[in-house]
Parts: sequence; structure tokens; C-alpha cells
Amino acid sequence: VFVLVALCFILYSKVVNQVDVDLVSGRPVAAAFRHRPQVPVPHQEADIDNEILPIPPATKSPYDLSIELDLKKQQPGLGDNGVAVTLTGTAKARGDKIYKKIALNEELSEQLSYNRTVGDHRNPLCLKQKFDSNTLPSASVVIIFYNEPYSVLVRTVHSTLNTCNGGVLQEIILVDDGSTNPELGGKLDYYIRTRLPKGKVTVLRLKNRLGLIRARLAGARIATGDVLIFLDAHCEGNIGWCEPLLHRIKESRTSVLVPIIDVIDASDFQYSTNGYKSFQVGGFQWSGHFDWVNVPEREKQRQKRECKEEREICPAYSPTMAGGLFAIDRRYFWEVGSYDEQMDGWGGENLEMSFRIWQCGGTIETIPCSRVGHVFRDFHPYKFPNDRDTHGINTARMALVWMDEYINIFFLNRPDLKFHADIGDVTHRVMLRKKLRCKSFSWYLENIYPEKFVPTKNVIAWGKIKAAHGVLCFDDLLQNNEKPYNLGLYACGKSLQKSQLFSLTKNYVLRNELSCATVQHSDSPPFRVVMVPCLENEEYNEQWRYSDQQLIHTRTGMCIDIRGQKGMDDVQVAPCDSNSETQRWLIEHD
Ligand code: LR7
Ligand code: MN
Repeated sequence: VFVLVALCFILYSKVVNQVDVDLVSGRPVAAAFRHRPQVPVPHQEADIDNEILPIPPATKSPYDLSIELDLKKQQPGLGDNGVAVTLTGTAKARGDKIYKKIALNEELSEQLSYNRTVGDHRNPLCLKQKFDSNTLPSASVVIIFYNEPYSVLVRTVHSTLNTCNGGVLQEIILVDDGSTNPELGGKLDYYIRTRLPKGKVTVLRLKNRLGLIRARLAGARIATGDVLIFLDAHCEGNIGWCEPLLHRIKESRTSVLVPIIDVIDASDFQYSTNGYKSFQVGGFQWSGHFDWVNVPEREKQRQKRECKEEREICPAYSPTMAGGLFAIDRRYFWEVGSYDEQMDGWGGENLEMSFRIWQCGGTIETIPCSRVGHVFRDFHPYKFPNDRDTHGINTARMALVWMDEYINIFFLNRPDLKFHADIGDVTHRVMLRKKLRCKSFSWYLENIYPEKFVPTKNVIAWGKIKAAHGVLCFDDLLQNNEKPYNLGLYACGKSLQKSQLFSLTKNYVLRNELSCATVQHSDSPPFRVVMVPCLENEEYNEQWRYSDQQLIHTRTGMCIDIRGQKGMDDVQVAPCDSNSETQRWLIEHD
């Protein structure tokens, strides 16, 4: 305001020629000095009258100082092209320290330019696609944040301005979900006002922390673009990542799109990819967690039929999405039920939206020519509201509305949630499902995700596998299912529990959700039973028969026998002996 007033005053005084002003400060010069004889100064005095000099404000905002310091700290070119950066000396020590606290190297982030590039990792076929931004729908990019490191958030905004340009970007809406970090307040506002293109970036401040679901809803409510694009607050886009999303939505307005999500390392900020030919799509686990899976063979065939020689960059149907980075037609977002606004904190909204979109007639697609990097952190740098398991509670809400009878498998995996007091009422979401005439979960499994193993379907037997002569059951001993591990034995739980849930399928595969039983190759005993990640085509896994209570391994012809066992994770096969008590197994469920 002061600058404006001063400017008006200068102009006014020039016109009426009554008052002199100090050319540096813009202040009126006191009468006593006005007619003081001028002492010639070394610079070109004559020019000063005609030149319109920029008039700096009388006092700088303290934010200016802080922002200038931030910019001084940045090293031009550092981390460009998304290469890894290693700090040394005291900076490294500072980086390591803050990393331990927030799972992100904020020290390094502060040294990287806001405008660093991450390289072009697209499939070369993408370069042939040309989009006319005049005919594409416009985008509102909604970025929600709760106490994100300032420099990381600002870089996300710069990156969006730099890579989602070409006239399609209507606005960026930042939603502050009640952050308490002061840097994200006035300084961020000031930065946006003074350093970014006018009118492009808005900050919506929520008075209290509402959780990421309601924060996204708040952002979506004020958005005006044709398409909503949601981003986490720690993303950097590849060149031209917006246009392919907008183009696809123009073709198909009920398609909900995700870019390929690349990895930005939280400690060295390296941008890395799986190469441009391979990417994964979204799956889920019966415990209600999102996971990544390879594009199923069935889907690769569909892409080939649909896109022919361009199949590598063909939109890939994705059974679910990760949740943080996606594009959706703004009106369709509301039509199809936006979000369950009773979901708190973090988690669960991604599978809810995924199942809802598919069951209610939309599609979820990965668009290979759109790539965005996301900083993956080892742990959450924030607490959940009231220390509750909001992921679990939200997921239970999702399951009650969308999973029909399959909710039993979910509760089998999450018995803790079955009678949880905080789940609340979901009637309005059930009504939404009715109103939209959405299809069943079994339709979803059969048509959208037939590769997903259902422990109770197409099986000869399922449940716990119990040693007939004792109290021990097969158990995964909570092993990581991405790597092979030894099958274990453990005291049978009173009720069936996730670690003891096994199935013998109609394809004669002995398995749990992700791993299939094999026998270790060896010339002499022990012939250990090892669980390995199941092959996509179930028939290719090793086979087992169940007869007269014996579990017989087809390739070796041997039977699972408890006798040779030493230790919990040492289940073995031995030559079959129909009289042996230690080879009898019961497969049972309630
Ligand atoms: O209370 C909160 N309020 C918020 O505004 C908690 C978080 N947030 C913000 C936060 O600042 C961030 O910008 O919400 C965003 C997501 O939080 P993250 O980055 O801590 O979550 P995440 O990346 O670990 O989690 C993934 O799953 C979440 C489930 O609720 C959300 O859908 C995230 O958006 C999602 N992230 C992605 O999909 C990025 C790809 C990663 C994967 C897999
Ligand atoms: Mn994230």
C-alpha cells in the first residue's frame, strides 16, 4: 500500500509540479531542502528526471530477506536432470539429522533450485504426439499439504508451472490442511504474491487440520478448471505431463487417470524410473492396502488390440490407483461421489475411489506419456489425528460400502476393525451406490481384476492347515511376501488369522494371498517347503494334492511331514508313508 501511495504521490507531484520527492525513497522532500542548491553528483544528473527508476519500498519485508537467503543457498544446476546429489561436511551432517526426523533430506532440498529439471523419461513414441492446447480442457491443479518442508512444496509449485504450462494450466490451488509450521504461512503467501506469475496460485487455508480427504474436497470446491489434477506436495513433473491426461479426458470423460509415478529419492533427490517400457499398475491386498502389480498379460493384449503399434504408450487399465496423483473431469468428480467426507486423516480413500469408479461405470487408466516424480518417504513425518489408525478405519468404511460379501475376507485379515467403534455410519454412501446403480464387487473382481487371488474362490479347500496330531498350523510367520521365505508352523490361533490363512486351489496350488508353496531343490534332505511369489498364471506354480489327509508335492512325489522339523520355519517334505501320523493335515475354517 505504501508503495502505491508513494507512486501516486510522485506522479501527482510531477503533474502539478508542486512537491519534490526523494527519488530513492519516494518520500516527499521537506520544504527546507527543496530549494537547496544542488551539489553536482558524479552520475548523470540530467537523466534522472526522465528516467523512471524503480522505487523500492521504504522498508523491505522481512520475508524478502528470508526469501533472498533461501535463493542464495540454492546452487544453480545442482540435481538438474534429476541426478543424485551427495552432500559433504557439515551440510551432510545437517541433512542426515533432519532426514532422521522427517524422512526427507530438507537440507539438500534447500540447496536445489526450485526450477531444477528432472529430465525427459518418456517413451520416445510420446514425442510424436502433438496436442493443441486451445482444444484441450483446462486444468486446476490441487496440492494439499500438512507441514511439508517449505522448499519441497515451493518446488512442487514451480515444477507444475514449468511442466504443466502450454496454456492448459488454469490455476494451482494449494490447500493448507492446518499446518503449524510458520514458514508455510505468511512467507509462503508473500512468496506467491511477489515471486510467482500473478493470479495463478491460490492458497486455501483450513482453520483446523481436516485430513487429506477433506482437504482435497475443499480444494476441489473452489476449483474452476475443467479437470481436477491432484498432486501430493512433494512432486516434480516430467516435461509435458499434463497434456496427455487432459487429452484422454477429452476423449473419455469418465476416465480417471494416473501418470506413471516415478521415484524421487528422499535422501539424494535422484529421479529414477523403471525405464520407459515398463511400469506397474495398482492392485490391492485383502488387508485393504494398495500395492503395485505388473500390467497383467490380459491387459497387455487389450492394449495391443486397442493401440496396435503404439501399444507401449496406450492407456493401461489399472484395477486401483495409489491415490495421490490423478486427473479427473471436475464435474464427473462430483457426479461419481467425490470422496467419503467422513474419512479422517490419511489412507483408505484411494481404494474407495478406485472400486467406486470401476463399479459405477468409469475407468482408471495409467497414461504412459505422463510421468510425475513423487518423494517416497520411509515413514510419515506427521502424527495421525488423535493417534488413530485412520487408514484402517477409513478402509473399513470403504469395505462396508463397496465389497459386498468379500468384506469377510477383509475382516479375516483385519479382525481388529470388525467392531471398531470409530467406523461410524456409511448409510449415505450406500445410498450413493444405489443412486448410481453401481455394480457388485464380484463383477469388479471378475471383469476388472480377474488376476486377483480370492482365498475362498476356486479352491478345493481353504482355512488353517493344522497338524492332525497336534496344535500347530501352517503360518507365514509374518514374512515379507515379496521374497521367498520358509513356510512356518505356529500354534493355531483360536479363530482363523491372516498369517494362517491358506488355500489349495483348483489348479492344485498351495498358497496364501501372494506366495505359493514349492519344495527347495536339493539332492539330499532337508527338502524344505519354501513360499515364493506366485506366478501370474496360476497353473505354472508348483502343484500339490490333498488325499487321505496327506499333502503331496507333485514334482517330488513327497509329503509334508512334521517329523524332521527343527525350529519354527523348517517345514519339510519326506517320502510319503500312509501310516505316518506326522504327515496328516486338516484344512479347516469356521
Ligand atoms: O492430515 C494430512 N493432511 C494432508 O494434507 C496428512 C497428509 N496431508 C497431505 C500431505 O502433506 C501430502 O501432500 O496429503 C498428501 C499425501 O500425504 P503423504 O505424502 O504423507 O502420503 P503418501 O504419499 O505416503 O500416501 C499415498 O496414500 C495416501 C492415502 O491416503 C494418499 O492417497 C496419498 O496421496 C498417496 N500418495 C500417492 O499416491 C503418491 C504415490 C505413492 C504411492 C504408492
Ligand atoms: Mn506423498
